[in-house]
Order: sequence, then structure tokens, then C-alpha cells
Amino acid sequence: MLRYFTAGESHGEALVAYLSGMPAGLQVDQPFLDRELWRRQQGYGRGGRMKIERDTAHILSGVRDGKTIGSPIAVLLENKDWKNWAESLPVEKGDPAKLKRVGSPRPGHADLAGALKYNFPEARYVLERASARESAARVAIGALAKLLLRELGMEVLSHVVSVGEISLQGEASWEQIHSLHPREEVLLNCVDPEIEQQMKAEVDRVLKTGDSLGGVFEVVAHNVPPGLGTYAQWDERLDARLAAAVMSLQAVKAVEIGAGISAAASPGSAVHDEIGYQQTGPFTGFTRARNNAGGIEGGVSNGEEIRVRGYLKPISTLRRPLQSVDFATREPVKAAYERSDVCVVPAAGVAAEAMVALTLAGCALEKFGGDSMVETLRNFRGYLEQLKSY
Ligand code: EPS
Repeated sequence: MLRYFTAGESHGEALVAYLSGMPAGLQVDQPFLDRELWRRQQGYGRGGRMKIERDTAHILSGVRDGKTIGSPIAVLLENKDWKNWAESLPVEKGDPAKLKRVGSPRPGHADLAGALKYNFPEARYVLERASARESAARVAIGALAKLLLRELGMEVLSHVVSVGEISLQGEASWEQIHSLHPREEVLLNCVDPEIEQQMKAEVDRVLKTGDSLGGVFEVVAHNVPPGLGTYAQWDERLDARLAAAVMSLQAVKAVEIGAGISAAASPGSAVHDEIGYQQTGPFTGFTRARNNAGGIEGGVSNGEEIRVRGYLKPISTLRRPLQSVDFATREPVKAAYERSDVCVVPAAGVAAEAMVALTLAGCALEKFGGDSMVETLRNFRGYLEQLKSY
């Protein structure tokens, strides 16, 4: 069983991620982990913090001589900004004059709900943990999940569908999404260069007005065999698990599988993906003319590409702040402002890739089992044979 947790505050000493349940014998590609972390840091519209951080995954346990050993994997990501915060976020009792209060909660942020819940007089400790900085830790262990999936022939990538009101029209093919991946300069991770320029102009416009932007990313999982997840129990449905995984990312307010949203307003004949048959295919001979189901029917992968979209609300820290209330005086004031990003849709897409990869890796290990890669691969190949001879 694949289990994972993260720990760490945004301006604390480090982030830590813990991944348990990986089979032994998986080759760990350190440059790949660091490249994934780099990808999450990119995108037009990020704030000053990304100039400070250069994330790398420091593996503390569970990997020896370049391979997993079946033991829990702990990964540490240093916060370079910590040196600027050591006195205002001390672990031990500190000097109250040095603490940096967040005196008025930002609408849309966890500030108020978190302060009420944990009985804090202001929101500093709320934002420290609610911050999307935490998603870096998920990307580190998500990269390990991607390495496992790669052994099983599966790949997970993302692209940006919209930024504010600027949208890509039509579906991006796997080849188009794949071609974004090796880029050394990431703007908005959109497959259409003209739309990408319009997205950039939109970020510039909003930046000038002190506002922020949301948008939509799409994660695509390629070459996923039919049979991951099940309708047999509500919490084992693949779509339910993916929805929870993607919704758990900071600022995601809606998740869509395939054409889920437009499907609700369309007749069945325009939605459901008709079935055909040919002698050979990637997993079986069954074919589909389109993929409105997003690769999942009845909570089970059906052999088509899995497509999951995440809808991000605009960043809740505004340079031109909205109305709020002072925690101490209860007087009306403007919401607090701290250095922030203006648009993070490409970065959120990379974090969502990690969550999708962890979810698919978990489902794959439940189906194929195995304490070593030799065993997992033998079971996996046996299943592929079974599908071929169906
Ligand atoms: C974040 C605020 C910004 C972002 C941060 C998320 O950080 P800071 O307050 O230090 O400027 O840069 O994201 C990251 C640090 C990251 O690695 O993605 C927030 O409040 O959520």
C-alpha cells in the first residue's frame, strides 16, 4: 500500500516528504527528481520567492546504491529563505517583537478559517502551512511515483488550458503536451504559442492592476492499461481518488474528468464514446472514436488516456487588497499583503501531475502487488498477456 505525508512550513527550515510502500529495486534517477522540482518552480507570473529557492530532493532514507530498498523513503527539501526567517519563525521560544504577524485575514485564503480553528490570534502559522510551497514536497515523491509508472510504460504530464479568460481551443494531443516537456524556458506551458502570448499579456495586465489570476490545467496520463481502480467500493473508484488528489492542491476549487462539465449539458449520444474493434491495439483490440470519458468509466481506467482538469481560483494575496477586519481591533481594514505570485497555473499543473502519478502508482501497486520490482513487473506483464488474449 502506497502511503505518503508531507511536513514543513513555507518559511521554515525545510519541507519533508515521506513515501512508504514502494517496491524494492526501482532505479532512482536523481536528476529527474530535481528536474521535476525545477518544472514546478517555473511559469510567468511567479513572485520573488522563486528567485530565492532552487529546489533539490535530498533523499534521507529508503534508497541505497541508487535503488529503492522497500523501506520508507524520506525526502528533505531545504528552504533557502529560512535564513531570512529563523528569528521570526523560531522553533524554540523566541522574541515576540521579531514575529511577523498577519494582522488581517485575506479573503479566499485559509487565514481566517485556520485562525478560528487553531485558536491563533493572527494568521502567521496558518499561511505557513496552507501555503502552496508544500506542493514542492509532493512533487519530489510524485517524481518517484512517475519512475515506478515509467517501468510500467505509463507517463504523466500537464499543460495549461486557460489563464483567466484566455483559453486554448480544442484538445491538446499527447504529442503536443509531450513536446512542452523538454523546454528550458517555461512561460505558461500552453501548447499554442499564440494563446500563450495572450496568456502572458493577461498576466502583465493583471500585474499592473495589483490583481491576481486563476485558470485551468489539464493532467494527462498516457498508456494507462484498462483495469486500474474499481466500481466495487466507493472509495476505490479511480475518478474519486483522482478528484480528491487534485482537489487537495492549494487553490484548486473544481476538478473535471474528461468532458465532465460540458457533458452535463449534452445528450448521451453526444457524450458517450462509441466502441469499435480491430485485431490489435495497445492493450486490447477495443477502440474508441473519442475520449469524453477521460479514460475512466465506472471508476475504472478503460485503456484510453486519463484526462483530469483542475480549476484554480485566482491567488488570494492581492497587491490591491480586498476588504477585511483587523484580528486585534475588529475594525475594518484592508487584507494583509505579503510578497506573492500573480499566476501559478503551470506550477499547479506540475504539482497535479505528482498527485495523479501518486494515485495511479497506488492503484497499480494494489492491482499488481509485489515487494520488489521483479515481482511487480512479472505480475504486470502477466496481466497484459491476459488482456491481449481476452
Ligand atoms: C505562497 C506565497 C509565496 C509563493 C509560495 C506560495 O511565497 P512567499 O510568501 O515566500 O513569497 O512563492 O510558493 C512557494 C514558495 C513555492 O515554492 O511554490 C502562498 O502563500 O501560498
